Amino acid sequence: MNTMTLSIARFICVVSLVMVLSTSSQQSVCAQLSALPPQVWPQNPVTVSFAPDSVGIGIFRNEIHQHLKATMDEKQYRIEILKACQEWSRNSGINFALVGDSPRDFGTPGLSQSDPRFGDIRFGAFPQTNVLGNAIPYHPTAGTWAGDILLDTNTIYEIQSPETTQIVAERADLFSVALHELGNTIGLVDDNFDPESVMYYRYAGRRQSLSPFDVQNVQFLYGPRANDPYEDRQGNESIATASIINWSADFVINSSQTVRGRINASQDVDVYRIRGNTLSDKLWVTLNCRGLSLLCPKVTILDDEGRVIDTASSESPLDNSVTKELTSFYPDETRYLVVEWNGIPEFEFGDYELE
Ligand SMILES: [Ca+2]
Ligand SMILES: [Ca+2]
Repeated sequence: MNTMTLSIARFICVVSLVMVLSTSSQQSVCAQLSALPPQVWPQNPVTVSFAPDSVGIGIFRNEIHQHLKATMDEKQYRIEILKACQEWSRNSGINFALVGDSPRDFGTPGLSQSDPRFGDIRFGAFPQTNVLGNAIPYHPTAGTWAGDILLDTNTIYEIQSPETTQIVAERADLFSVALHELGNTIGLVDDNFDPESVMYYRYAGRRQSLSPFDVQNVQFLYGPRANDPYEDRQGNESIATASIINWSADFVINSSQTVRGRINASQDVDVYRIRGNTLSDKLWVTLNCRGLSLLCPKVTILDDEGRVIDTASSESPLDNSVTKELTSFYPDETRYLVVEWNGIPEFEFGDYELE
């Protein structure tokens, strides 16, 4: 059905959706939403989570996992959705990070952003009519509904080939629908005139990327992607220019020290130099992106002459934290830590912490 509307994320429709779903105490929030334009998310990164099946969505129950598992394996559909997050991030200043969820109903009273129980944007699904999904844009008065994306379980989601031009009724490409719904949640409205835009209101088959117009619109809200704010002007791409990790004066055994960094492009490499500490000959290095970004990172440990001793790499954006022991690392010895992208397509940039 090529007349199927991709989303009804215009406010009036969001209001009607949420009113159907909400308890009466939440209706006044919806009335306010109808009068106010979408707003940009105040904090970066915006976190994303997958709500467990069976939690309430108004009078419905979430069925996202049961539904998507019918056509894809679990890892595959989660990664498709995260790829859509990365496409918005790659082209603007907004960043996304995956976090855990908990068995709470959608609309549970709480914070519009940074509620510790689940992501800012929760993904769920329930049966809907004539739409592929719904998104609730960020607004400070929307409570935990803010940002949530609800797919339609009457639609079969799959990974469609870019060459597929024929649109089949009730089948849709998951990445493309997620891309559109994410656009709604970050403040963009549906486009009625430009079929090249991912925000076009009708489903138009597999999308590969944002259109130039989409990039312009998202940059208007979030600015362009910023340069790495954590490295100085000469950069830290080589052993010669490595950033030095100094032990803080109050460092004690069994404590940790954290350094924040960013891999800003597939070719970006951050190198750190660390000297042994007299307090401990056993040190662990953790390269963590969980809750910070969707980067799939790799860390390589080099000795003082630049020879590779060990390496650790994250397996997917669903698990993007790695830990390695700095073995036989004695006081006054030097090690270099090289942080870079591990090569998993689409997850080539993002913030990390080295601990
Ligand atoms: Ca939310
Ligand atoms: Ca960097």
